Amino acid sequence: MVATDTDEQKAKKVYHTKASGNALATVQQRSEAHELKLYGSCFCPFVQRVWISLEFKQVPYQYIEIDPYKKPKELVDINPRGLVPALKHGDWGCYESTVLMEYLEDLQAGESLLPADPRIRAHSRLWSDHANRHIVPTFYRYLQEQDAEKQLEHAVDLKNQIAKLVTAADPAGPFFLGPTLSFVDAQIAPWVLRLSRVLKPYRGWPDPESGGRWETWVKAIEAEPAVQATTSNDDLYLDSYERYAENRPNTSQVANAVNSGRGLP
Ligand SMILES: N[C@@H](CCC(=O)N[C@@H](CS)C(=O)NCC(=O)O)C(=O)O
Repeated sequence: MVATDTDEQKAKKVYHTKASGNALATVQQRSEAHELKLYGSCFCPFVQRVWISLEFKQVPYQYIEIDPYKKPKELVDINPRGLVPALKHGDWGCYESTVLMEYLEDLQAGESLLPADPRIRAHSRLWSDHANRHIVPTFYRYLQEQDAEKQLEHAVDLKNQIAKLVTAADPAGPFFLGPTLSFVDAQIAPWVLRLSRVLKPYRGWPDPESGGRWETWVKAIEAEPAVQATTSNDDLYLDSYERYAENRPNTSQVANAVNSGRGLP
């Protein structure tokens, strides 16, 4: 029988296990063994934050693609929670994307994402905390919500949380602290990319208002070389997030946490 493309028979999209486009070129370029290893998954925004930091700093490292749902031993040995990203530096390992970004800052190799001034560092950490507490969880709540009315509430919430971040940013920009990418930009960049690549097709998320500060910021993030170097082709994101958009059972620890009203893992 020839398969037809009715809704019932339409194959479910699955998450990708291999980067594509610019990100694939970076994976290939960073495949040689090195004492600094990033264990990552091509679709994962938490990984992309750390990956952007490494590419921005232009420090040598090795990228190792793994499937975090299969929990390979090399991942669990570093992170007993079995989540990517995980970093190995020599015989020492650590995990949690924000902690890893801080670790890379502390190595003081390559360009810094946090400036020297303690108050600007605190300001950056404060707004990175805002992104982690309010923007990231709202993104998943909105994407996983199946009820149209509640989707609208989450859309308004997400818009407001982004607006708060914009108010805290340098007025001229284009980035959070001004002309160059810094810590907060790298923290939010993966979800900014997924607004147009995932929330737009699945939930009708609108493009940024023309001529506004947010549009300037989004364009700067999209054009940043370290962001581009870690970004795959659009279909990778569309396919990898269908399970979230349909709120399929046991999609991931993040999805389960959202469904049960717990904080993200
Ligand atoms: N809080 C963690 C979250 C990491 C995370 O949720 N990673 C996902 C992939 S995007 C994962 O490894 N999921 C595996 C699972 O759900 O079992 C961080 O910031 O690093």
